Amino acid sequence: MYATRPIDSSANMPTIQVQWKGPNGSGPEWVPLKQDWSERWCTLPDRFTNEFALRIRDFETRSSDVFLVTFMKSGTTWMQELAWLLLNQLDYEAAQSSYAMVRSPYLERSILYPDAPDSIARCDKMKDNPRLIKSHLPAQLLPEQLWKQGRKIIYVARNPKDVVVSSYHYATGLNYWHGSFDKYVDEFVSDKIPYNPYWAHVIDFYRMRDEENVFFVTYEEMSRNLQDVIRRLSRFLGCKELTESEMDKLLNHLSFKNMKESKYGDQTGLLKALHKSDDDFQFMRRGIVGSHKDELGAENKDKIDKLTCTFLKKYGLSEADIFGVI
Ligand code: PPS
Repeated sequence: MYATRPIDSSANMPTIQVQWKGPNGSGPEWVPLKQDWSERWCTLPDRFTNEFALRIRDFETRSSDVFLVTFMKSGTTWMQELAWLLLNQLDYEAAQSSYAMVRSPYLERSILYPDAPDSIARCDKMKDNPRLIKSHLPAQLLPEQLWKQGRKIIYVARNPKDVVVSSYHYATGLNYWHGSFDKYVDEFVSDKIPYNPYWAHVIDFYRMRDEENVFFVTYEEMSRNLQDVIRRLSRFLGCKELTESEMDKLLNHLSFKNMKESKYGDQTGLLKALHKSDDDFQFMRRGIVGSHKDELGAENKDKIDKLTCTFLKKYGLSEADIFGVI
């Protein structure tokens, strides 16, 4: 059902690549995107066993579920806060008394953190209605029922150069990864970082963006015009239209400054308590579009641009078609 192959990576955990294995390269037939899935592999810790993959595939969904899917460091937490508030009648009191990662659990979390409680069981037992479940898995490894039952999926994408910068700081700050920035970029472009390959992850959802149950949005759109994203997302989720004052309050709550300053908006404290982190680790770092411009360096930028051009050429797309001009 799933094929795996070991790979050599500098991640602080043994890593494998996982593939959904249908006959003759056919993918999971429940995913609406028809393509040769034998080209799709996903780099994951080796704890992502066949048994774990099958438990995720067979995860029981509910009609009110909303899944939030992203490649890591793409604005997941920002969107979790937004979507959770829309789904919970703007309950700021609850939002200001617990972390987004507690209110909106991470489906496959226990494969990344061996000592963590079983994250699939936790999502399964959740009493919240609706559930907002986070995952970084690519389309082909997500629960079958998401597609078969048309469950709502929010997908957030962010440009790869800012993702690399953000994830490098995260991975080194939490000691998942040791090595130079240049080495990290080399591993990212050769698909050795967990959840790689980046572009396959993004493009499969981009090509499914017109599916009725998929809301595809970018971090860049959220940064440019959050109000418009909130309006569209609210309609997608079937929530009531916000009044002007509700909108102003929500925009204010979601600003980088306010989330960073609030105890539960920024997950730095929780992550530091859970992991062996560097003293200066910050989860909410800069929160801007284009942080790569003064952090990545020309050579690394070229490596990622080359990866982007080669991949997107096959689809007749450019990076700006997806993210706008950065
Ligand atoms: S994770 O760990 O994969 O779930 O991380 P994720 O939440 O996807 O991404 C973290 C980056 O999102 C930024 N962020 C924000 N940007 C703008 N506004 C708000 N409110 C906001 N909240 C989180 C966060 O700062 C990380 O980006 P960088 O570039 O590292 O600052």
